[in-house]
Amino acid sequence: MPLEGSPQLEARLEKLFKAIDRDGSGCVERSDYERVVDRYNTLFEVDPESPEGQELLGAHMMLYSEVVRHAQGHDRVSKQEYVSALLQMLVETNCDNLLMAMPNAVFDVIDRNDDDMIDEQEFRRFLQVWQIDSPATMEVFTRLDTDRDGQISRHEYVSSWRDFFSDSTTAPGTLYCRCA
Ligand SMILES: [Ca+2]
Ligand SMILES: [Ca+2]
Repeated sequence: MPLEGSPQLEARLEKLFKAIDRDGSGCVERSDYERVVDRYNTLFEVDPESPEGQELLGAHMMLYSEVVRHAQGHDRVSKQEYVSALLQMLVETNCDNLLMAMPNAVFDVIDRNDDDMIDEQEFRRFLQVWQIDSPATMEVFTRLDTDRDGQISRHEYVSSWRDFFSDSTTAPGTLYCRCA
């Protein structure tokens, strides 16, 4: 029986699907994930061969492989299959770790000046990867900065993705969708 998430969580997963299926083919494919990685590399000037670049690609490809595995091996994953796969992965502890490998790899790329913090400029560029440019951007930045030191720490960033994948309706990480 397919798992069900809260309507809010399912709506977020559907938005994530739409953000990744940028070519609008109605399916998420390997090439969609490769395009996401390319956008990070371009906007953050990451050498794809560098350890950071390899980690970024690895995290995306591992996630894509797991989605495919949960979608009974279809390598073109429909929206419904994608949402079901992620819901399934979220209840499996090892997959929770996998989902969290992504924000860690992405954090390393966003943090261009290697001070282990995301500042406003780095955050704006991160949202450009997702072609998000909205007046709500800085509101999201402020909410993610839970200790209010003016920057987003690794812990705050990874926590925001835990929020995103939770049933919460109000936690800071649920705001990504609001500015999308
Ligand atoms: Ca930084
Ligand atoms: Ca902070």
